[in-house]
Amino acid sequence: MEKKSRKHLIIETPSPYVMTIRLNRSKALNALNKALLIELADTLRGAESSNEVRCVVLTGDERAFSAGADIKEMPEYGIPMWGEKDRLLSWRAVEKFSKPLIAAVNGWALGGGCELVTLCDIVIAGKGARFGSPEVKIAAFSGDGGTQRIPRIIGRPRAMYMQLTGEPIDAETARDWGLVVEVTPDDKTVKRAIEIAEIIAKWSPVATRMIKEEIRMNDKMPLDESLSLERKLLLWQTEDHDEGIAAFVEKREPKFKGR
Ligand code: CO8
Repeated sequence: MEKKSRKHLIIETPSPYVMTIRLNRSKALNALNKALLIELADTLRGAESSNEVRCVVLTGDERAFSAGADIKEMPEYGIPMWGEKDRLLSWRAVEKFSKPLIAAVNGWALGGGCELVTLCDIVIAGKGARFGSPEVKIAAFSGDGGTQRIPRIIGRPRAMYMQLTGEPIDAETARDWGLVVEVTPDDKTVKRAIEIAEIIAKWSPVATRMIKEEIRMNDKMPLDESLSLERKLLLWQTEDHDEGIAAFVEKREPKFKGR
């Protein structure tokens, strides 16, 4: 297994076409300082353009996926930090990442950490994971899309509860509310996320990217517009689609090339 370390990230390739990115600021519960976000964005940009990556698993450690924005950085940079170019571009790179992104969450996913979870396409959580939006406790509110994305996923009353009280919810509640797809024992979370990534990585990367793009249209467009755009996406013209059909007819495994 190939392993690369950056200052705040550990990047591995546990199986073909699958990349794992582990946030590695354990002492600060993986708080998202600007340097970490820039490294994360840079890594995802590399994954975006690599033919060797078809699915990415994003994780933290046992104590925290991430405890959110780095509160200790706030006095230094102040409110303008939220509009600061490199920071904004880093969030955009995660938002715009076109390949499937799976969050494997153990421990805390708070504030910006919970917002980062909502940028992922599938969320697997360990039983001990806790999700929350505690910004109200520092007289702030979500600065990276949490007031918009969290209610779209779990519904307005539940988002109001989380963001007005600052109280965390446990993994099973997060699953029941639709934020999490599957709850695992804590020591199996990353393994399970990788298994799901391996399934996704078997399929045509053109197809999985288009599925992500089409489902993401939900957030942006009214249904009649997104339905007509879906019809216009010409997936059936790809070589992979021909290969998928041929493999089905010939009763063999498909060999997708991403074309
Ligand atoms: N930023 C910086 N450092 C942090 C953060 C954080 N978000 N969270 C934890 N740490 C640090 C602690 O300061 C501590 O460092 P040290 O050992 O040097 O004292 C270390 O991580 C371990 O933390 P604790 O000792 O507190 O660990 P506990 O197990 O006792 O508690 C908690 C864990 C409950 C997660 C606790 O650390 C906590 O409440 N953290 C803060 C969580 C939080 O509020 N997150 C939201 C941040 S705000 C945000 O994400 C978006 C804001 C956008 C708007 C801003 C407008 C200005």
